[in-house]
Amino acid sequence: MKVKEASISRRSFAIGAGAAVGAGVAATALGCAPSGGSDKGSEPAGADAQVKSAVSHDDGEWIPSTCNMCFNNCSILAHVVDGTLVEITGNPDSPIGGGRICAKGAAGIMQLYDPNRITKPLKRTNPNKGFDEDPGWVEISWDEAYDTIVSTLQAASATEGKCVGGASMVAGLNGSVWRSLALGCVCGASEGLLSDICGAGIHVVEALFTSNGNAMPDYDNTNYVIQFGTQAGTATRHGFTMTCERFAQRRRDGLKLVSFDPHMSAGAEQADIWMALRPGSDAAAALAIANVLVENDFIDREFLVKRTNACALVDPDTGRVLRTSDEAMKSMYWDQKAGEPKAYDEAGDPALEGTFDVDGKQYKTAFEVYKEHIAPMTPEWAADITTLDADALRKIALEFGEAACIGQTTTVDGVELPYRPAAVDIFSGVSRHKHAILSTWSCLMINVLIGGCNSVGGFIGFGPACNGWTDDNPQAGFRATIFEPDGFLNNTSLMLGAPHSFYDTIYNGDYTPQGMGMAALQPLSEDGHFVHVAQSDPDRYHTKPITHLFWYACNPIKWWANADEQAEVYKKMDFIAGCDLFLNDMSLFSDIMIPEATYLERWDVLPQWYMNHRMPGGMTKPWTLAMWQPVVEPKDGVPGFMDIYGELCYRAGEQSNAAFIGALAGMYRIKEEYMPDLTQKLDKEVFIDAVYKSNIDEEHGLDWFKENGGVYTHDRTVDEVYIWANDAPGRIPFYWDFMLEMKDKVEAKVAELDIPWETDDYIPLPEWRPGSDFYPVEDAAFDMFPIYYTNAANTDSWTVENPWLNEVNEDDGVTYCIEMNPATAKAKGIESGDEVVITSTAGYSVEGKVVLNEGIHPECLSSVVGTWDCKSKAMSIAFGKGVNLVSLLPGTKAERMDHIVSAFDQLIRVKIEKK
Ligand SMILES: Nc1nc2c(c(=O)[nH]1)N[C@H]1C(S)=C(S)[C@@H](COP(=O)(O)OP(=O)(O)OC[C@H]3O[C@@H](n4cnc5c(=O)[nH]c(N)nc54)[C@H](O)[C@@H]3O)O[C@H]1N2
Ligand SMILES: Nc1nc2c(c(=O)[nH]1)N[C@H]1C(S)=C(S)[C@@H](COP(=O)(O)OP(=O)(O)OC[C@H]3O[C@@H](n4cnc5c(=O)[nH]c(N)nc54)[C@H](O)[C@@H]3O)O[C@H]1N2
Ligand code: SF4
Ligand SMILES: [Mo]
Repeated sequence: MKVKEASISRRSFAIGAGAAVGAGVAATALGCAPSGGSDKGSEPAGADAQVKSAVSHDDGEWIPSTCNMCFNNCSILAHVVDGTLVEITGNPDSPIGGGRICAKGAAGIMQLYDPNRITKPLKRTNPNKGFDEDPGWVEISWDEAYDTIVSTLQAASATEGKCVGGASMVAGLNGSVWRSLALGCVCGASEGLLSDICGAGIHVVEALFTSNGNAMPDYDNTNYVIQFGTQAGTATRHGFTMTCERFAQRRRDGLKLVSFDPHMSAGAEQADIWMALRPGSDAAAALAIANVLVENDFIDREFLVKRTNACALVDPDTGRVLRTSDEAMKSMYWDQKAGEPKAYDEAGDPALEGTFDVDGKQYKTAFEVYKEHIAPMTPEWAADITTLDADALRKIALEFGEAACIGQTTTVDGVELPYRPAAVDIFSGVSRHKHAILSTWSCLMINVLIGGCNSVGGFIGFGPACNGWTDDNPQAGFRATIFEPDGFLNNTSLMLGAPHSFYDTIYNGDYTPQGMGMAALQPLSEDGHFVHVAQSDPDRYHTKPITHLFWYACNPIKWWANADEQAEVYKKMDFIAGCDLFLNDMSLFSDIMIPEATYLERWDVLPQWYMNHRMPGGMTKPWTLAMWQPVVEPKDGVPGFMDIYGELCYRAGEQSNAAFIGALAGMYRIKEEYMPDLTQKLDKEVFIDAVYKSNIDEEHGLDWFKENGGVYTHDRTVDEVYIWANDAPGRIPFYWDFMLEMKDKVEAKVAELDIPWETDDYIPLPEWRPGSDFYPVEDAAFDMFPIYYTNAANTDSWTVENPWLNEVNEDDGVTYCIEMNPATAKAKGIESGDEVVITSTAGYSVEGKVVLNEGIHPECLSSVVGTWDCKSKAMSIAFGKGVNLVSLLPGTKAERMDHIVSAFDQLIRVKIEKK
């Protein structure tokens, strides 16, 4: 195999084959050699030989780049023959996938050559917007498109009563960050619509417990994993291909997997035990496990004393932690040697349990309070809520406690560390609910009880600390600092590795909301989802709704609740411009559409950032910088996002341009000597070169990547993976005193500003609480819950347009249908294949075909994520495919929001009827 740099200018471009796009590739796959021939020996002529293979492995070039068929960004090799992409494989030289890609990755070729792609800017001529309106697109020049966008957005931001906003998400993660920065520089826009109703609350609790915004079981070393609402490492989640191989190997080695999921998705299918719980009841199951662990003393006392605030003394009247009276306000523990309370960092032999007299008042330790709190939350209590068997819950808890090996240590690279090979992992099934913060916390708290956080085999951050990407250049490095009043670990932000402190914001922040995301009222939130509620009711929140929107690589009209309801939100806006590969659902409400080059035709800078969603760590996964470069010429010269945002900011004026490049240089940690010229339009290759040279070294610039296979790695050290190696300082919160601090401050602020707000969930220890539709409603016909799950062949809403993936979906006979338990179906007189109507308590309905499946909770109906019933005829393959269960939800009701982390409650009751 030849691995070469992309040198498109030097490569002859097979216009004939390339122009025939889809047809050209289909023909190639069937055996017609691309026109122009190849420089290596072609297969002999003749039908038989041609059917076997059109091009041989050694023909053309294998160009290293990065996949973007989902945001995992695995490293790929693109086989390009005479300018035509003929195959995509994984890049074995990169730990990001290790040579493996998934079905979606292999099907990327069909995105590149999709004849439905747009490649020219378009302007709407029909002023009426709607799912059934033809926008009447006409082509316009790039000049007109850029200038209209810049001038319209700038004028809007200077006009009283107008507000510019942006939207983007996971389909282009870097482009999304650039989008937000560019809009800020073009017109000072700060509002943003966000969709990721997946990690709300989860990333926060992971950050509190590991100092890293994304965490995972230490797959290399763990022996027992409990998953709540996730299929991490079997079908989904971040770092999918980096996880699935080692997870599969560990399961072969005997790792036990228990999946709590109302649906037997791939995670549950691969599990030893499937716990089919009622949706929205996870916290109850998790608290019951904690109850059994405490009852049976599967508690890591040493860990709780040394690494948490479980010893903090709690005031019985207020629930607040006793603090020193000086400015430091340090939390106080009971010093058993001195027989008096002392600041946490001065208390010798602090008491974990007990009640202590301080100035005539009886203070309990936080752990003592917790024991009383958890005592009634027995498996029998949880059984009623979850529909699970109490004995089965108890058995899992005991097995898990046993597997945790509490008290044991092991040695990694000569460093002795606690060994806790058991972990609880969670994701979107838990967070798409009311009280998501409490559920997330209830589940992950199990990792705290057993001392699993940041221990070998336990629950660790994806990339919690970094000393730099060479031995002697710390430029790329990061490590969380300490919040001194409690000794807690602060955290590093999800992608940039920049220091951040939730605690500082809570204790010292200004709670006055500045925008519709209501971020200041939610200092624990990382998600601006309140925008969706405030946009529809600005009077209630005293905010300005977005009137002018620029969206990039997303489908906001479909990502949040009922599509027709959302259509009204976007119809009201004055101006919408979008940037996408396709005329998706959102384009039906847009005034201008600009295309982008596909990932196979464009550059991206540092796709793995400093640490993030996409690079799960552990000792076996080094820091990896894998190149993202074009592998073929962009069709019709379509620009990538780096050009698009560079151009918009350049046209916006000198100040905007300098601000944009300067901010990018800061974000990517460019050193002074490599600083790009702020007066010129951004040059993407110069910029990428500067990023590499600053963060690695002079030798490893872009040319090095081009000439050396496109992948740079640097081994992780033990202190980068296990943050407490070598006795590094830092605790994690067992008792969340800061919730009570927030409660006081939020209540004072909303009273002052007259904003209706919920504050009941600000409690210092986790509880289970039901969503509004959890219990039966008056009309008993509404007796089912719709849920949805991801499968490995689909990504959100756009991959259904891919003919290969669509074929997989059609063939499996499930993906485009509504799954239902046979017993429930029988009771309702429904059979497999029946067409049904599902109606929610909100009055919204969806239709579809039923398929029976034993692998679903009897109270649930389910469908696959990524089949959102596309309404745009311009996506001819995706059009009308699948069932959009999210459309059953009302999206503008504040009572459906978790008011602490902005999670969106998707639990709704529905009735199902035959059509
Ligand atoms: N109904 C429903 N809603 C959901 C979900 C769900 O499963 N169902 N999932 C939720 C979750 S967890 C998430 S993260 C969000 C995701 O929501 P979005 O981020 O909006 O994801 P998609 O709907 O797939 O939209 C991605 C868009 O990006 C375009 N695209 C793909 N690649 C490129 C590219 O290289 N450049 C450009 N410019 N465009 C590109 C696609 O054509 C598509 O129109 O949705 C959330 N909302
Ligand atoms: N193949 C693929 N991989 C992806 C993506 C993709 O679209 N395709 N998207 C990426 C993105 S944006 C995200 S957010 C992640 C999502 O990653 P995950 O969260 O791991 O994937 P989901 O399928 O959404 O998992 C949710 C599971 O929760 C279950 N569930 C629903 N309600 C409940 C509940 O109340 N309790 C419990 N315990 N379970 C419940 C569903 O049946 C489903 O199996 O994956 C990422 N990776
Ligand atoms: S997991 Fe995502 S990034 Fe990796 S090969 Fe599959 S689609 Fe591409
Ligand atoms: Mo997501």
